[in-house]
Parts: sequence; C-alpha cells; structure tokens
Amino acid sequence: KLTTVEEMEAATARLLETGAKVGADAWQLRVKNQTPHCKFGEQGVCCRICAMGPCRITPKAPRGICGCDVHGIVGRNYLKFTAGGAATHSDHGREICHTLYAAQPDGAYKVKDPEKLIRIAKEWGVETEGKDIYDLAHEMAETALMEYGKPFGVQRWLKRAPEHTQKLWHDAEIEPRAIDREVATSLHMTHMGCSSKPEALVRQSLRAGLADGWGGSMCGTEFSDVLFGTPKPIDTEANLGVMNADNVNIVVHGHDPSLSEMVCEYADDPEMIAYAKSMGAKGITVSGVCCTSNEVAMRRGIPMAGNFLQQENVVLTGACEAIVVDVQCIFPALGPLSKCFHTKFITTSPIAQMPDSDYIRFDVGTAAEKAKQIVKIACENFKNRKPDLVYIPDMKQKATVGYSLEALVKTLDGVTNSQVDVTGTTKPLIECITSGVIRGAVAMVGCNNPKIRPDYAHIELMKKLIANDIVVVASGCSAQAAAKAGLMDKAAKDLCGAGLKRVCELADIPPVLHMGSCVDISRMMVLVAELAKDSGLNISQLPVVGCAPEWMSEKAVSIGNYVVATGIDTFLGVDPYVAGSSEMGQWLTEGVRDWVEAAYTVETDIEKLVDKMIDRIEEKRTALGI
Ligand code: BF8
Ligand code: SF4
Repeated sequence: KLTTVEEMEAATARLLETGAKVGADAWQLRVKNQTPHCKFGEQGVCCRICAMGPCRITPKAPRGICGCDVHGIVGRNYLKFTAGGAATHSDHGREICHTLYAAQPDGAYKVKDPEKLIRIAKEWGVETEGKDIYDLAHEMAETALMEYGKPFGVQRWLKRAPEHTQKLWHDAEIEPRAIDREVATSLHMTHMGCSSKPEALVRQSLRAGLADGWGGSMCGTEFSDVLFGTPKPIDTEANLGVMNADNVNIVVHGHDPSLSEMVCEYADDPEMIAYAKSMGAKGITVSGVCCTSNEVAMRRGIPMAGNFLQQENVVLTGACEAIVVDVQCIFPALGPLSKCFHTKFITTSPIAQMPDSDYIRFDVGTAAEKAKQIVKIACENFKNRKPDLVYIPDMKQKATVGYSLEALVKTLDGVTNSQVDVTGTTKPLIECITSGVIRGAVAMVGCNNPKIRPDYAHIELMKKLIANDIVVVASGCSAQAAAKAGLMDKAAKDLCGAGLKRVCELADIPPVLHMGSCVDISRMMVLVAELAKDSGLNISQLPVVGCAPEWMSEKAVSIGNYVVATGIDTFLGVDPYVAGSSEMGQWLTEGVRDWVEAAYTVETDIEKLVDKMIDRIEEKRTALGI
C-alpha cells in the first residue's frame, strides 16, 4: 500500500503544531508572506545587472535605460540562472576530484572501485599498466581537474556521446570547452552591454548546461563511484519514520558524499555506538535529506528521512540530535529552527556558512577527526532532548535503490529472450522497448517547490506512467518522493501495466529505479548514449523524455539545458522565469530543436503534463514504426 500525499500532509500538520508550541517558523508560513510574488520577477522582466537600473519592462516602458528589450533581459536572466547551476554542480564535481587526489591506502579516503578507475583511465588514454592504483588515482584526479580550466579543446567526456550527438554539438557551436570557461563566458555575455540577442543567450545556456552534465557533474558521479563504490541494488527505507526515538539521530543533508560518507563511517564505529549508549541512547541512527541522502542510501542503505521541503520536518520531530550539512539546498531557516529545539545545526563547508549554526570546518585532511567530533557532539546532545516535544510520524516505506548504469545493465540481463549474446549491454532494455512490453522511459528529476503541492506531482505522474508501461528512472528529490510513497518498493509492480509488471518480475526490480542524486543525472546521459549506440538510433529518436515537475533551483535549469541539448524532450511543471518574452519562449520550446533535436515543454497543469509526455513517447514509437 502506498503512502499518500494526504497522509504525509497530515504528519506535517502534526509536526507544525509542535513548531507552533515552541514558536518556530516554517516554509508553509513564509510562503504566505511572499505571495503573491513580484510579477516582474516572475516573468523575468526585471534587470539589475547594472546600476543605472533596476529596469522593469512594462507596456509603457518597453526598453531599459540602455535600450535593452524584454527578450534580452529575460534571456540574460535565464543564462545567469543556468550559469549558477552549472557552477554549483561542477564545483561539487571539483571537490570530489580533490578528494580523489587526497586518497591514500591508509587514509580516510580510499579507492573503493579500482576497476572503474582503470576503465575511465583507459577511456581517457591514460597509461594504467604497472601503475600503483593510488598513483593512477592522483594522476586521474589531476587530469580531471585540468578539465575545469584547460585552455584548448572540448570536454573529454563528450566522447561518450554517440557521434551524431557530438556532431550536432559541434555544428551548433555548443560543445563545452573548459568547464569553468563556460560559466565565466556566460557571466561575461550577461554583463551590461554584451549579448542581448536571445539566440546567442540560449546557445550559451545549452553550452553551460553541457559543461555541467557532460563535464562537472560527470566528474562528480564517476569519481564518487571510484572513491565510495559504484552503487548496486540495496534495500533501504524512506520517510520520517526512519528516525528512531530511542537512538541518537544524526541527519546528513546536502550533496557532497565526502562529508556524509565519513559521518556514516564513524556513526557505525562500535566505539561511537558504545558512547551513544553511555549517553542513554540505544544506538545511533543516521538518516539523510536531499541529495546527500541519495548518495549514502545508494552506497550504504542509509535510510532517507525526506526530501527538500521536508528538511524542517526532521528538526520538528524533536528527536534530531544533529543535522549536519555541507552545500546546496539547505534552508537558512534550519539555524533559527534548531534553536527552538535541542538540535545542533552543524555547517561544515566554507561555501555554505549560515547564522545560528555550529561551524565545524570539514576538509579532506582532517575528515576522520572532524567526522568523529560531529558524531560525538550528537551523542552528547541526546540528554538535552525534550521528551514532550518528540513526535516521529510512524510513516515509512521500503525501497530498493542503487541502480547505477553498471547495476542496471547487469540487472536487465535477466529479461532477454535473445539468442545472441547481449549481456553487458543495454540491448535487453531495447528489446523490451521495441517489442512494446515497455512503451518507453521517463527520467523524473528535480526538487519540490511550494508552487506545486509538494511531492504530489512527482508521485501522481509516476503512478500514471508506470500504469502505462513506461519505466521511470528517478534522481534527486523526485527519487525521494517516489521512495517515500512506496514506488521504489518491488511490490509497486502491482501498480504497473501488464508489460512493465512482467519486466519487474523477471528482473526483480521496482518500476521506479533510483539512479542517484542530481549530479547523477549524468548517469542517465550515459544510459541514453548507450541505448542509442546499442540500437543504432539517435538519442532523439528514443521513446524517452525528461521531466522536472516541481523544480526550483538554478541547478535544475542547468540540468534541463543539458538534457535538452542531449536530444531529450524535457517537460517542466514550473516556468523558468521566461514567460515575459515570447522570443525566449519560442527559442526554448521550438527553436533549439533545429540544433539539438529536442526542446522544452512547460506545462503547469499536472494532468496535462503527464498526457503530453505519454503522447510524446507514443509519437516517437510511431515514427520508429514500433
Ligand atoms: O541537487 S532535487 S532540491 S537536493 S536541487 Fe536540491 Fe532540487 Fe533536491 Fe539535490 Ni537537486
Ligand atoms: Fe537597465 Fe540596461 Fe542596466 Fe539592465 S543593463 S539595469 S536594462 S540599463
């Protein structure tokens, strides 16, 4: 039985009552103060990139002081938004490369998947014969770091794409060069008095997006696997009920597994568990929020407490001894909120420093020591819990997670009827799609956003898709929405159409496959690239679409741009502040198709959104004659 959104909302309402008791603020209250939103901002027609402004475009004032029209203003805002997201994902990837550079056989960070390291080294033409694995790791880390600033050439990872896709990128002049260069070029283009032509701004948006998905994010994913292990199917649980009232609860939140892996490592240490017991607890429970949760769920089976708009809820349980964060998607609200409870809000990164937090600076050199310190602080805080404030909603679902591309290929080997040897390829999946047993696939990604009833769009869309024999791969907060509802439980096969249900049974998989965090959307890119190569089709011909129904972050727009640029039609449930410009709308929903064979659809009506996706998948099937 699925957990419904209504049940989750009832649990939240009960938690907000606790909040009211202690005078806590919450996003549900702040949203009211911020509504209605500024119309100029909403439509993207406000420009404040120079100090002659801010200029706002209205029928009476159709141009800014410099003469820029609405299309230029909306376009520049869109490119800046993209650049923010590309910088963020890519910098996360860079941090991972630095962690790899610091890996030592006897250090806190080790190479857990040497085979994958060697595979990537060969792909990059780096000599591996007779080399010590740690020497190779350091050499590869340095080579990857060079991708961020190299003066010449394009991203190494682009070679993973089918030749046709590479040619499209080349011809459209959107092949990303150095990763940082695409971010810098974007900011250069959006400076006062540079580009105001939508076509140029959209082109660079795609390029900066590609620098993320086929650059920085891919470094993040691939080298995280090398360091922490390539995910394999593993059982876990999801929703607030994973927190344990008898235990010290540590919640890891953010994105970079370098922190969360170490916290999990030490929370599992017998010495630390004994320490927790000495403080009156029965043990230690680590659970996660946001993408960090996806990272440690996929590799360690650490349970998922919730996604983006549930982050305040973990503190509102009154049973959270410490919420430990690194970077991205962390509500500054957690500081003041924690002060209403006994919770320690521990920030760890110079990149994300917040008021009302305990700042324990985390770096690769002192990782073990700092992680231990954090776990100890949480244990010692157990005695400060106020029992009358504790309420953990009795709500959790089983989930099987960890479908990296490597794991997926292995798992699907079980479903083929083919005589020829297709193991180790995506061909069994292609057979399922060609025969119509599976109609197609949707990549469900992205955040929650109060503009959309939280989790509702994710869950309802997925239910309808799987009922129509469309397999779903999910990442980020969308994946957590699925897991919380129960859609990543293998039993969810019963909600599928007959074809997909059969595949789930044969391969022993849930119908919604957890592919990881948001940087792991790079896994999805490699998956479609492999599908295209193994089928002899172009990526744009595959009956596959992408969807972010509740997105909110700059990162999500960067992702959208690289998914579209990779040839996958992408459906958004929230408008990316472009409604103010007909020309920008035209470029994003149609114009880009001439370059990359895919485009955006923005549809805020959830019912229509899912129907449009299904229609698109069926259109692609018809075009292929399958
Ligand atoms: O990178 S899905 S709310 S947690 S931005 Fe953030 Fe959105 Fe969640 Fe991860 Ni992605
Ligand atoms: Fe106004 Fe032009 Fe300056 Fe923007 S760049 S604030 S439109 S004068």
